[in-house]
Amino acid sequence: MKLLNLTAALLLGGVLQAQNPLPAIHPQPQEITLSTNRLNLPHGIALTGLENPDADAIRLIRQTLSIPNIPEALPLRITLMKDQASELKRSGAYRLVIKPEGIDIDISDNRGLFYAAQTLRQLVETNGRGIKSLPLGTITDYPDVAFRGTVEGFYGDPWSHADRIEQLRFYGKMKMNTYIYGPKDDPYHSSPNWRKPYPEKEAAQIKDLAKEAAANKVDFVWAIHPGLDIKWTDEDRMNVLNKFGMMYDLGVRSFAVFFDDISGEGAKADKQADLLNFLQKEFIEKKEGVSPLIMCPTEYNRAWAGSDYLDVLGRTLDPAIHVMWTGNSVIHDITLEGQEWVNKRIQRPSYVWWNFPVSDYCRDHLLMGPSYGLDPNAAHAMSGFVANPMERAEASKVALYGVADYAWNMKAYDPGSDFIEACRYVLPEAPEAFRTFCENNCDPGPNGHRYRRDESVRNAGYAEAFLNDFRKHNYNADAADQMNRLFAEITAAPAAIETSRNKALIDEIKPWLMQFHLLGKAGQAAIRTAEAGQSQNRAATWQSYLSLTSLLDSMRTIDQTYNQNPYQKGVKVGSRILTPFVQEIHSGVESNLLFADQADAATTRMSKASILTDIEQLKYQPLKESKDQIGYNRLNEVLRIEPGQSFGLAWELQKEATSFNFSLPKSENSGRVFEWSADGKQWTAIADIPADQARFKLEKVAPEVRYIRMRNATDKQMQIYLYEFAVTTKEDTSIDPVRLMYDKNLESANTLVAGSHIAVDREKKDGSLELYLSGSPFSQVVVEGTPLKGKAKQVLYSGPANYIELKKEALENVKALELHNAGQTEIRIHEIL
Ligand code: LOG
Repeated sequence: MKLLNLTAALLLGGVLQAQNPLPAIHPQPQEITLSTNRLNLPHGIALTGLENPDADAIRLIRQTLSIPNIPEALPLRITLMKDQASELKRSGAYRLVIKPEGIDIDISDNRGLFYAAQTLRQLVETNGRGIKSLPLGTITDYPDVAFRGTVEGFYGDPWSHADRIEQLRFYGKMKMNTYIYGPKDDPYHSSPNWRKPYPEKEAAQIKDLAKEAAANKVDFVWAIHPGLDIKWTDEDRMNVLNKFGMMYDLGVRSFAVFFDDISGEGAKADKQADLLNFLQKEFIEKKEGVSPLIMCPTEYNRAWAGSDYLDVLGRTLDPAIHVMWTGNSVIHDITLEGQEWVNKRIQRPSYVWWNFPVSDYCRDHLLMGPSYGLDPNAAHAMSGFVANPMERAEASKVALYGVADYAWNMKAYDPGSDFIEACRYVLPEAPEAFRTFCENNCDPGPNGHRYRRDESVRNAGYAEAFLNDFRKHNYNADAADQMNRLFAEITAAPAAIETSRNKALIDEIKPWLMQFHLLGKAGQAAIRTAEAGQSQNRAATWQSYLSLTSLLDSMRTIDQTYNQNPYQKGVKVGSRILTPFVQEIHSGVESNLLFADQADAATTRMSKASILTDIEQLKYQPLKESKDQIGYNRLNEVLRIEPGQSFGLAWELQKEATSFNFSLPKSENSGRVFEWSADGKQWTAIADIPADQARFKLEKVAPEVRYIRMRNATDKQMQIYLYEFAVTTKEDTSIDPVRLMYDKNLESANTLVAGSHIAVDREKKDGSLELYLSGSPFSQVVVEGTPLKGKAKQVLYSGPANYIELKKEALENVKALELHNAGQTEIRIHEIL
C-alpha cells in the first residue's frame, strides 16, 4: 500500500517541499505512507531509547545520517516493539516513523533495526549544501516468509570467497536473511570428505563468512551431503555430529543435511529421519544459539515422489526440522496447490528450494531474466524460500533481486517492473543496455528438465510476424524495422555494459557479451538477406547470405572457444526467439536459393546425430555435440530405467565411429546390455564390453555401425548415474569432394586452388545453370563452354567468384562446361544447380 499523505504534511512546519519523486524501496514495505514533504536534518540526529542497539545497524545509520549527539540534533528513538500483531513479532519487523520532531524506530529484534536502517538508506537525500533529508511518513514492515535467501547448491565451480562476501552484503541490503552453503563440488560438503575437517585455508574462509553473514544479519547455514556413501552406523552418525561440531567452532550457527541426488542405502527415509532426529536432540537442542535444522529430502519434488518416502518423513521427523522442496519437478514454478500437496505429506510447511537461476544443467546459457512463476498467495504455505543461483554470482543478482522482493512482500511483487529495477540496480552505468542484454538472455534452451523461460518478450511478436510473412515469401517491412532497431541495440549494448565498474560481473559474462554483439550483427544481416531474397536478386541475396553465414561462423567460433566446460560447452544467447529467428532466415534463404520447388527441400535432408531413447528423463536432453564427438550431457540426478527401456545415440551416415565410451557409476550392472546397429532396427549385443564395469572405453566399432544403446534387460527398475555416454566419430574420407558441389547444401563446398579447373555438370531440367561461388574480391573465375560443333571454346563468364547465372539461351549449343580459377587465391564452389 503506497499512500501520499499530503494533507497531514501541509499542516506541519519546518519541513522541506521536495522536488523529487519518492524513492522506490526494495524489498517493497508492507505498509507505507509517505509525504512529499521532507524532514530536514541540518544538525544530524541524536540516538535515544534502547540501551545497546545492534552495532551493525548503528554503523549503517551513521553512514546514512550523521549522529553528532548535539542538542540541535533531532532525536532518533529506538524502542522494542510491544503488544503487536503477530507479523510484527517476526524477526526483521520494524516500524519507522519520520515526523517533524524526529524519528521513531520500533523493532522486533536486531535484524529489525538493521532493516529499518536499510530502509533509511534508501529514503535519504542530500541536497547541494550537503544537508540530509527524509520524507515524512510511516513505514510498517515485516517479511512474508521467515527465511529468505539463497542455497549455493549447484554443481560446478563453487563461488569464490570474494563472491560470497559480496553476496552476503547484497543479501543484507535486500533484507534476505539466509545463505545455505552447499556447493555440490565442495568435497568437504559432500563425498568423499564430508567426514573430514576443512583444510586450514578453507576453514579460515568459513570463519570469515560466518562473521560477514552475522554482520549482515544473514544466517550462514552450513549443509552436509553425506548420502552418497553414508553407512547407517553409530560411527557415521558420530561423523556427522562431529563435523557439525567442527563447523560450530568456526562460528557456524545454522545447519542443514542434504540427501538429494542419491540412490540405494542412503536414500532410506526411516534411516534419514533417525539421523536427523539424533542431530536435533544431540546437537541442535544442546548447543547454544543454534537455529532450526534444515533437511533436503531425496524425493525433493513431486515428479519423483512415488513411494511412501515423504509420509515416513512426515510421521517420524521431529516437527522442528524444516524439509526442503523444489516444487512439482526439479525445476518448476512454485504454486500454492503444489505446496499444499507436499505440506500435507510432510506435515509441515515445506522450505522452498527454488531452482532458479541455477544453470548447472544448461551451462552454455546465462539465466538473466526476471524471477517469475511464483505464487503470490503461497506465503503461509512455506517456511522458507531460497533460490539456487548460477555459478556466476554477480550475474545471479538480477534474479535474486526479484527473489528478495517476492519473499518479503508477495502481494506487491510484480516480476516485470521489478526486473527493470533489478537491471538498474546491478548495472547503474548502463541500465538500458543491460536490460537489453538480460531480457534476451533468459531461456536455458532445450534441456532435460523441459524448463523454458519467456525471452525477448518485448519483440517476440514482431519476430513472429516477420517470420510468418517470410515463410510465405513476403517481406514485412514494419516488423523488419522493429527487429532492426532491436538488433542495432543488441549490437551496441555490450560496449555500454562494459563501462561498468563491476569488473567481476563483466568477467563472468564477457563471452556472452561478445556473442550478443555478434547476434546483433547477424540479426541485421539476416533481415538484409531476407529483403534481398524478396527482391529476387539472386546475386545480392547470395552476397548477403554469405556475410550472414560468416557472422554465424564467428558465433560458432565463440561457442567452440569460450566456456569449454565438459558439460554443456559454449556460449549461447537469445535461445528462445532471436537465435532461432536468425537461423530460420538463414536456412530459409538457403532453401529458397536451392529449391525453386520447395517440395524438393523436404526430400533432401541429411542424416543427423541425435539422442535415441524412450526414457522420459532423457528424451528432451539436447545432444552434446562437437566436431568429432557426440554424447549425452551428464545428468546430475539419478537416472531411472524401467524394464525394456534404453538410451543410445545415432549419428550421420557420412560419419564412422572410432570409439565408444561410458561412465555409469554406482550402476546396478547386472542385466544391462549394450547393443549396436547399422540401421536402428536390427540390434546386436556388443560382445567386448565387460558386464561389471562402471566405466569403459571400446576402441573398435564396426565400420557399418550408426547406432549404440544400453538397455535394461531385467524386469526391475534400474537406477544409475549417467555421467558419460559418448561416441567419437570421424568423417568418412571416401566421400568425393566433387559431390559437395551437388549436395544441395550451401554450407559444404569444394575448394579449387588458383590455376586449376574443373568440369561442370548441368543438372537443371530447363537448361539454365546457376553457380554459387565464394572467394576474395580479387578472385577471378572463367567459365568456358565447348560448342556442340567443333568451334573454339567460348567464354561464358569472367569475373569474381560470386553468384553466376547462365541462361538457357547461352547454353543451347554448348556440349561441355569448364570452370577455371584464373586468379591468385583459392575459390570455393558451394553449389552448382
Ligand atoms: C540438485 C541441485 C542442482 C539442481 C539443478 C536439488 C535439490 N538438487 O537435479 O544440486 O543444482 O538440481 O540442476 C539438482 O535441486 N538435481
